Amino acid sequence: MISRRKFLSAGAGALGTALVIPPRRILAAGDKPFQIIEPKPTTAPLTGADKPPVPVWAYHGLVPGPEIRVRRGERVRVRLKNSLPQATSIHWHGIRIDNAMDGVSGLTQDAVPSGGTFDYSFIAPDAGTYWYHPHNKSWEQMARGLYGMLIVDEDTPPDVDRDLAFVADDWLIGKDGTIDEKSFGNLGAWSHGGRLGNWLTVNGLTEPDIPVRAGERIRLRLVNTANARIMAFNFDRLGAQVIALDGQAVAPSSLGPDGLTIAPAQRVDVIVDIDGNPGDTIPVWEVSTRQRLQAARFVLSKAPPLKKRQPEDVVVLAANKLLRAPEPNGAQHIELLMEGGAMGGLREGRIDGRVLSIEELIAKKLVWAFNGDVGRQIKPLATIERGRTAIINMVNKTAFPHAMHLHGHHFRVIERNGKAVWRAPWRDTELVARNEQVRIAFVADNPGKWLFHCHMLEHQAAGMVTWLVVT
Ligand SMILES: [Cu+2]
Repeated sequence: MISRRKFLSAGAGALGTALVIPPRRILAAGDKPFQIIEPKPTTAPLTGADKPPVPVWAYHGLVPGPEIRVRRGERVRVRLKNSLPQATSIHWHGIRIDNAMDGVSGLTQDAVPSGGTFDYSFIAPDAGTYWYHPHNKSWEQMARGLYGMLIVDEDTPPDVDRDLAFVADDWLIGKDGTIDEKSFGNLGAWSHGGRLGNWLTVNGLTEPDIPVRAGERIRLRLVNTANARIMAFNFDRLGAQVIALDGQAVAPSSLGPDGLTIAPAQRVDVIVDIDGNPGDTIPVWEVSTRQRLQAARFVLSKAPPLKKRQPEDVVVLAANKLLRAPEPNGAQHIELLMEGGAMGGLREGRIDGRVLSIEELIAKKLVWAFNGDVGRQIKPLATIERGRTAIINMVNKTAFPHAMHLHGHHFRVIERNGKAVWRAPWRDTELVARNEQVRIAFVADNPGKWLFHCHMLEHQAAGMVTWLVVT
């Protein structure tokens, strides 16, 4: 196996040609009329300034796509203009959205054909860090570069000197320096840990320089846009405080020595105080594997340091008040048994009531099951009365971790491996380790048809997807 990112003789940083993260490209989508967002084939300098640009699919020709930014409670108006050779859609990940705008092809809308358009118009009710990506053949479309940030500003944003996105992706690059297309749909990847990449980018660049100034306080918004890789970051000698998870505020906590683990689709907001002298460089490390990869580096300008913050001067985000606490009394209990995959021993599975043998399932590339059902069924997993608390008990009987994502709601973990968990953070995507049991709870207060699936996109495509109805 080729080592991550180092598959060519040297990374761009080693050659002294690191690219600097450009100023963010913001689409102020709250304005009338609709802002057009156009996914299309293009190229991007993923692998470094000294390598040929890589053919990708990208929103507006940018990887990541333009950052969509609105105020809390504002309406987002975006017209998707599909210039891809495939049908697509846009899902607004983590937004407690109007169901018709959730962008799930085949469930909340038809996929938008090549050359077609679709108007998305919705209120962003919660402040925080969100993102957007296709929800049609997403295992291919996201791997080709289709994703962008959706940032909803607080009524009173916290006092920081800089607010930066940190969009981490891993790409599977072939020997010829282009995206390895032959691996799309590879059953080995689909039945194991998903399609893992060998090249790490941050904001679409290899080991980019992030220009900062000594003494600055930075709000860094990290998102893992990889198809399947769980990532982890640390900030070398810099202290960092986690202030939000999946867009929702948490009580500030310092980063431990293992760094920050981020499953696919999860977001983490951190406060980083740039401590150093003008001219210093400080790496950001990716530490999820035995390799310690430099993901990016802060480059301190020659400007004199800003006055340092006092240790007691901690950023505390205000909670999004609209989230309702789950009420366990009278809750609806839903079981979710996760089975299948390599070494999973799945012998058969159902598709809309019809039982198929594992051989028949493999022929359809369907190798994972929820409660014995393989892939999205005609019938939902459960129908929940609006306003009622739902509790889902996830039991992972597979040999792999899964990043479970619930659409349209945020939930709390209330139990892990039989032990009660108190005051867990709100999340929209939760990692369930192999052989782990996790119980989550949420108030089903958003009517509609909501997908519930593994965000390891190959697992989703190969069966790990179901849906809920809130009446
Ligand atoms: Cu999975």
